[in-house]
Amino acid sequence: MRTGLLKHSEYLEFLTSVPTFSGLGEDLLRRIVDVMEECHFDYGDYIIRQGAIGDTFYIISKGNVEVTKRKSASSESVVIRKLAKGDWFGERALQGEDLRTANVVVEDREGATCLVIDRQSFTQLIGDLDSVKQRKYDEVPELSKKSDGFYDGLI
Ligand code: PCG
Repeated sequence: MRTGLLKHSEYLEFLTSVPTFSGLGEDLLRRIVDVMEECHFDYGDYIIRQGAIGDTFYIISKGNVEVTKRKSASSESVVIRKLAKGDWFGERALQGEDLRTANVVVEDREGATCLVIDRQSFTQLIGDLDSVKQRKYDEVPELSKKSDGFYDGLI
């Protein structure tokens, strides 16, 4: 019980530090914390696989992950983004088409921890936030980024 309460306030404090959620009222934040589940993933684990059916939304509370994507069934996956503590992912499959649009893989040797929210709670509590609804991705592979910050035109 004590652990539960401590975790509750720890998560509440954490969500308040994440820009997407920081402006929400305490009441809504508490409702989000009530439905979150903490999950740990090991180095190399696929938290999400491109093409799979998806029902969950994730907020990273510890560690780093890579988003990778293949353009066609026969092509290799390329790294398009790296995400860290406070970043969130997994909203796309909850916004209509159900299928995961990219892979999300743990790149941290010590693993990664995410706060996970199911589809129903996402729809009720998070899906309508403008910053979630309106997020657009510019899918330029991380690998094509040159050291000067420009891209070499892989995509
Ligand atoms: P979803 O549910 O399609 O699962 C993979 C997730 O990767 C996706 O939701 C996004 O949350 C996340 N993601 C991060 N960067 C990108 C990107 O550039 N393109 C796509 N398609 N997904 C991305």
